[in-house]
Amino acid sequence: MANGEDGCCLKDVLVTFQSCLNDQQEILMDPYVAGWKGLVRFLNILGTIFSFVSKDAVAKIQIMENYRSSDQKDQYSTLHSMVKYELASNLVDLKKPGDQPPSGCRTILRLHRALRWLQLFLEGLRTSSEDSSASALCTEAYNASLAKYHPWIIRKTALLSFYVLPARNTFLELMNVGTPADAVAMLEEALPSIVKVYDITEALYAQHNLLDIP
Ligand code: 1PZ
Repeated sequence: MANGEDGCCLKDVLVTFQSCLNDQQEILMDPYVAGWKGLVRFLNILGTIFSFVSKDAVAKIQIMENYRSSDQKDQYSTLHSMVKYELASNLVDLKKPGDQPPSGCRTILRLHRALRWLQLFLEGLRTSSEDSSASALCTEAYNASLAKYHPWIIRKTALLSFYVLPARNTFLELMNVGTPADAVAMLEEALPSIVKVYDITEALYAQHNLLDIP
């Protein structure tokens, strides 16, 4: 496992999520997607064992970047405008996947569910005792969030891959913000904005009955 020497600093990534909200408390697509790109960079530091995760995240990021560079790019400037546009244009397959290319709403829903895992995992790291294992914290966060959306084979693969994660303090050092205590302070500052982005997205999707897009 490499350390954070390639300049990937999780702090910058989390700050990107802080810049996601506009004055109307809507979520801006570009920083949201940029935040995910940064998370994937961090994930790659953790080793190739997670490439099955980063491949899927990269594919979803790519779908959103394509929408953002298409003729309809302005419709995708915020999560709110995307939902409005895709629903009004009948672009969201609410019954079964496959017939149309994945909608932005479906794609963001997958990332949104993963954001809940991230929130729980980082919260676990922040509040756990020094001798905890990141692997156990990650498993706990996964079981309480993403696991219920994944078929057995993905759950099995994910849970096995978590075994390579190091001790909690070593993981906090990989974040490249200084000592474990510095990383904890950084998380304390950054987590509220992740929670806010998650809650606003959740409310938006609930309001439009989009939380179960297949
Ligand atoms: C610190 C260790 C990181 C472990 C990552 C924990 C998340 C485990 C997620 C396992 C995903 C497995 C790959 C494929 C999953 C897809 O089937 C699903 C549903 O998409 P669909 O098939 O319906 O199109 N994809 C997802 O659930 C999105 C997963 C994105 C995960 C991004 C993780 C970013 C990690 C950041 C690390 C700091």
